[in-house]
This record gives sequence, C-alpha cells and structure tokens, in this order.
Amino acid sequence: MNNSNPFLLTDDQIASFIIDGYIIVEPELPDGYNQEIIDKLRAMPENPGEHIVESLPALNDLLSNPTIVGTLTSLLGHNYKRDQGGHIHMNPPGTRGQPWHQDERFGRGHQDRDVDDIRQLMFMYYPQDVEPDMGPTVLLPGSHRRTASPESMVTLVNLRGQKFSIVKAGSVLLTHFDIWHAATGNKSDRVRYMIKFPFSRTGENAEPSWDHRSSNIASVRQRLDGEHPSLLSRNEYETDHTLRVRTWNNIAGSAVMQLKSGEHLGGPWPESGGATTASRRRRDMPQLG
Ligand SMILES: O=C(O)CCC(=O)C(=O)O
Repeated sequence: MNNSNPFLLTDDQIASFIIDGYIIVEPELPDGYNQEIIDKLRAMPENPGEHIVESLPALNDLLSNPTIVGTLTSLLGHNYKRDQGGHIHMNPPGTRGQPWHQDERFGRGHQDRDVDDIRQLMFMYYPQDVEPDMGPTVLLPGSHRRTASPESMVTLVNLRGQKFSIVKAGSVLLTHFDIWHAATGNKSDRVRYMIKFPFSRTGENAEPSWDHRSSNIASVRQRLDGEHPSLLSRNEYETDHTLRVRTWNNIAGSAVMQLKSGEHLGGPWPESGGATTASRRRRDMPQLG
C-alpha cells in the first residue's frame, strides 16, 4: 500500500470513524465551484432522481477530488465503487423535520445491518453554507451499531449526543450507511441543498487501505476500548467495544487486534455498597466534554 498519499486518513481518523460513524471533509475545490452547482440546481426543472451525475456532470470534479478519493479509499478499500441510487435533497424554507431513520438497503430489510464492518457509506455534499436554522442533517454518533425498527424510531425527537451538520459550503459528510439520521426543519428563508450518493466496498483489504502505522495500534486500541460507549445505551459497553474491535479487524486485513477474553470480568466479588463491574468501568471512563 502507498502510505505516502497525503489524502489517506490516519489511524486516529479511522478510530474516530469506527467509534462515531462519520467524518466531515472539506475538499479543496476551485473558486466558484459550489456556486456553479447551486446555480445548476436552481435551474433544474425537476429532481433528476438517481440520474444526478448525468444531470450535473460538474459533480465528477468533486467525486475525483483527491481528498474525496483518499477518504473513500481509506474507508472502503482501493476498489470502492459508487452505487446506483443517490438523491438531491432539497430542503426549502418552511419544510418540517424528518423522523429519525436508518436508510434502507435495497433487498436487505431493516434488520440486516453492518454493525461490525464498514461496507457501505453515504456521501452527503452541501454546496452552500448550512446555518443552524437552515435544516441541517442531524445524526447520532455511534448509532450505526444499533438496529432499530422504523416504527420505533418515529417517536424519537431530540436524542442525547445528536450532532447537526452545520458546515461550510463544499463540505462532505461521510457516514456509515447505518447511522441514525434525519433532515431537520428549515426555519430560514434559504433553500438548503444536499446531494447524497451511496458508495460500497467491493473487496476485502489484505492490509489497511489508509495511512496505517503499526506503532499506533496501542493508542487506537485504547480509544476503541476506552471512549464513551454509544450514548443510546450505557449498559451495552461490552457489546459496543467488541463491535468496534471487530470493525477494525474486518477492515484492517493483516493488522488485526485480539478481542478481549472474558477473563477481565473475573476478580473479587463486589462489596456491599460497591459498584457492579459495568458501573465501575463507566466511572473510570472519561466524561463527555
Ligand atoms: O436532507 C437531509 O439532511 C437528510 C435526508 C436524508 O438523508 C434521507 O432522507 O435519508
């Protein structure tokens, strides 16, 4: 692998993606590029459905941008591909927010998710600055390891730890396909556009496809083990941690890590008034800032 490509992600960025399920990149684009895309979007008589690139060939410049190629290669391997599908999400003033959801993969159903792997991503490009009142996308970090029925998600509103994609024009939000997300209501007087494409892995990595250094394994492991579990459910620490390490192992080829054995759960019986193993561990974990 060519580790000298400056556009590949680092081990630390891969660890963050495994933990949180998203990354925001700001590719360097020619002056006027984002405005050109907006002008063309405004001039479109109707939504072209999934024929986005045919209708807007200038998007090829974004898709071949070295930052985008480096990020997709890092997360999906050298032979990643853009899948059929995609959508131009236009969020005009006065639009109400969507319910939380995980996108559906054609033919796989809502319960079949990649909880311990990175096989498909969503690519979301924002051609204009997105201010808080313009209906940014909201997502829940870590939720890509949780499968939920669409019926149960429609009742959810604000979730602890949710993050809004309040971004500069030209930013691309790349998420694990299964992340919980939604468009929020646009309370401004400006249209918010977002162009979304799915991308997939086509083969298994023999070695990491990002800028990996074996000397970083210990610090990556510390982050996968120690960072706060998904905010959705604090009592699933063991599951969450195992799925993170399995995700690393599924994408890292030969650079595998050992899964923890069950032995760390042994030791002295709890004292009266003391804490259970799980709550002791939580106390030891860094607090959210
Ligand atoms: O428009 C947005 O911000 C997100 C919409 C979206 O991703 C969806 O409908 O699946």
